[in-house]
Amino acid sequence: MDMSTPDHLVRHTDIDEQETAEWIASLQSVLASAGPERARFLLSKLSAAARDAGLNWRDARITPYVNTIRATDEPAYPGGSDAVNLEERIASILRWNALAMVVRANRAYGELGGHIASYASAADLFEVGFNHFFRARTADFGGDLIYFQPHSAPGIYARAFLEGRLSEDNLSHYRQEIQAKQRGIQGLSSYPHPWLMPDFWQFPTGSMGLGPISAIYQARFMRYLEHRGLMAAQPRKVWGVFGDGEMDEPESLAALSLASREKLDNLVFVINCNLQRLDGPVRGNGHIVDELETLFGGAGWNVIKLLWGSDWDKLLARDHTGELVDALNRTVDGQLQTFAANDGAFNREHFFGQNPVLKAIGETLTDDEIDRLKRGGHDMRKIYAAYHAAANHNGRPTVILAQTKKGFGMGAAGQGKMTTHQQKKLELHDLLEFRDRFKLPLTEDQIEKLEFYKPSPDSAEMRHLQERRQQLGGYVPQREKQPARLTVPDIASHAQFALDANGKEMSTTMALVRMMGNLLKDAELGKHVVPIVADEARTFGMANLFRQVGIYSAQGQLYQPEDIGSILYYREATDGQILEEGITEAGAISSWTAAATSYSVHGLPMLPFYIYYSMFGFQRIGDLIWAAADQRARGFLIGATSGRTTLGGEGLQHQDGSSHLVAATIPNCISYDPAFAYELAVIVDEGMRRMLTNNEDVFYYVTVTNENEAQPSMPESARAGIVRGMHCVSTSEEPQVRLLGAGPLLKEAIAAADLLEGIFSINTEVWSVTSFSELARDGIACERTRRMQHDAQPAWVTQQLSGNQAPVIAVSDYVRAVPESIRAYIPAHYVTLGTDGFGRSDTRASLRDFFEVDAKWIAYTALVEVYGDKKSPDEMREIAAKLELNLDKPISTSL
Ligand SMILES: Cc1ncc(C[n+]2csc(CCOP(=O)(O)OP(=O)(O)O)c2C)c(N)n1
Repeated sequence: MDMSTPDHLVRHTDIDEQETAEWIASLQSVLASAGPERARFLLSKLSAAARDAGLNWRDARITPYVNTIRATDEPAYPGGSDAVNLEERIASILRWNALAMVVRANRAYGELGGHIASYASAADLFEVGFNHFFRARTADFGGDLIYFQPHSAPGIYARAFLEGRLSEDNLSHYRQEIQAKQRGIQGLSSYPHPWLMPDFWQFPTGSMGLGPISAIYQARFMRYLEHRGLMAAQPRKVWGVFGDGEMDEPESLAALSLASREKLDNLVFVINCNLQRLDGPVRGNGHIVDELETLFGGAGWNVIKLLWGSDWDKLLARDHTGELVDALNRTVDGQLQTFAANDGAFNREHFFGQNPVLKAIGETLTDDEIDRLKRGGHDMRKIYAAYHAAANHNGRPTVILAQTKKGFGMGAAGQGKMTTHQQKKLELHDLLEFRDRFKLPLTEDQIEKLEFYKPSPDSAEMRHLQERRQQLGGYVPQREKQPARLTVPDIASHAQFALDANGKEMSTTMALVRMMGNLLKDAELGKHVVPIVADEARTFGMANLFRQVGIYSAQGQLYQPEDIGSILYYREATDGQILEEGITEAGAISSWTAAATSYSVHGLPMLPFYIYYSMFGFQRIGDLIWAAADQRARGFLIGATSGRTTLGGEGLQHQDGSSHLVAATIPNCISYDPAFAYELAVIVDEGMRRMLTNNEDVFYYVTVTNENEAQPSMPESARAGIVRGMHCVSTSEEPQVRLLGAGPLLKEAIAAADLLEGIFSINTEVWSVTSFSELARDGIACERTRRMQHDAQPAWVTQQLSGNQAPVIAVSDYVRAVPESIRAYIPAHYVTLGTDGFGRSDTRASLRDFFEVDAKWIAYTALVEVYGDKKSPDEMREIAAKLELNLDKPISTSL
């Protein structure tokens, strides 16, 4: 067997063992006589001396491949061996029920999928948490928050079944939510879904990598609420159980330094290092544990390696020469997986058989004992020791790197097998082997039928399980549905300036910031507003808020800001209200989600506004927004600056022509592209009412613009249209053409109407479309109602444009698919203009000409439709020439 070893695992040869022993003896003597503080001091001095001598030495970030916590330092297990035995029996039952649930579902419907091996590896990690650490929310304690590894969900359902929270009916409808509902039963979703199981799951973790970053920002947001005096400071914890393969997602590691910088000792990650991912080993040729130790340790986390079970303690105690530790250091993960997949005899030959010293150690065990040597993540005492150390660690977040076996206990059918991740069908003999391995009191017939097993309520196991949960405050996970308790102020209190703008010049971005500034001053709502930026506050004119409400910083402000003399100085404070996240859209949206779900997670409604470059929203962090939607977030996402042609000069990466297309695909995302400040005021007001007063689980995506415009006052009775998606801004007797303008291009439509009426005497009507997606949703719903009930009202947009056959021209600063979404409901000839293609760096005027969306192009397009075949091609060319338009220019999508 080739045990080729990565460089960092090579043990350096000792050229003078006696000298080494003397140095170690000195250290031990200092430790014994003066204690660890002095020992640490001397080591630091030694390290400094080495540096002075130019040795370029630094302690390796990797410790040997053994447990961080020494056996002698382990705390007593609460309840002693009796508790360990009972909890192991409970874990065995859960393993079976989880397995039975998955196999049953797949017996019935082969297409359903599901996972057994992940929970099989994580069951003990979860059980120690459930029995000793994970505290529920009670009347006087906020409760711990747990981010569950998604594909371990069957195990969490299995536990809720024993707890009496889920029934056999529920378990029988794993991954059959639709059919279950038809039968009046709550089905069980594949992964944690607060949307689909709103009383149960709190955090959607199904997309790998989102759980870790969300957990970090959640822990940070809890500190924010405490520092701002909105939530009592309590020793609550955020626990996150994640996969080792999942750590390859960039989001998993993206916020590690934030967690240590902010000293988040309310945060514990448990990484289930079963050394496998879906296709194979996570790091076949190395150690994922060591790699993560380096990364987390380097980022300032407290790292606890939990690698070997108690049986190994005796073996390591016999390792006088260090050969055993050396062999563990050298054995790469791919090989450890092979050892997991094989029996005691194989492991004796191939692991202990490597040299005479190891062989002698191996000979103290039978093959069966070797087979049952546990990895740390399967040994409850070791797990408890690690969790206990993590829960009591101060000043830093902790990561526990728990080594386990994937498919633990699945025997030849799955343990350590390359294909085990997707194993969901097991033969009878494998099931029987599983029963015997975990000593389950089930007959062959019961096994064959995959019966769930629930001990009687007065059995020792069930009493223990219930008693432990009672001690810890109740059941977890559990999602609270809190009613909102915030009063939304009258619109006039914060937006009168926009409703009665009366020609005053401002951009809608300025209007939004001013409204927010006013809302922040509101006596009741103000403190619940959470402004969030990712290093773009100045870009969007928010610098005035720095001084007004301060920037949140756990440490306050330890320096005198350069601009202290300015009235808008950069003010950081422990009770600062703005979350200035730096250049991390992923981090900023994670903060937004924590704030937007605080109404449920903490029973404290908040109103976050995350303002960002709209191109770096749905496109860049769309999956995090989807997860927020699943978590029933309530808040405002503000996309600045709307459209492809408003950010003149910024070019193709910044210019957003697509975010509204993506926003429309999220069912509970209500999106608007308003043109006027008064429209924005109505939308913000409506949004606050729906989210904070009506408790609707929706969130708002609103794009704002950066062009200073003369803002009109709000016409009477415009509100309903603004909310529903369109309202008329200029009518005409018997219009010959109707123009629909959206967001920044409404003014181009208005200017086009002037050209049409002034130069060509064409009666033109102009509509402001605040939301194509809301119009389209209404249209789809009406169309379906007509199909099902045969007497439905026409769609809102159809109603608005009926009674006239004049062609309709729509213009949007987004791709044409956005205005195209309402084509089916337009009761006249319909033409769309939009900004398909790459953006360019140039002036707004050039960009709008390039994309053919400016006033002249809109007017020309209208004329083509109005004149039809009444004008010859040459006459149309003349008209174009009069408008200074080049009809031979290439299409904007040409490359
Ligand atoms: C973003 C994303 N990509 C891919 C997947 C599909 N997927 C689900 S589990 C899994 C493997 C997980 O491996 P690991 O994190 O090591 O956990 P384990 O199951 O081994 O405990 C993959 C690739 C996903 N859920 N999310």
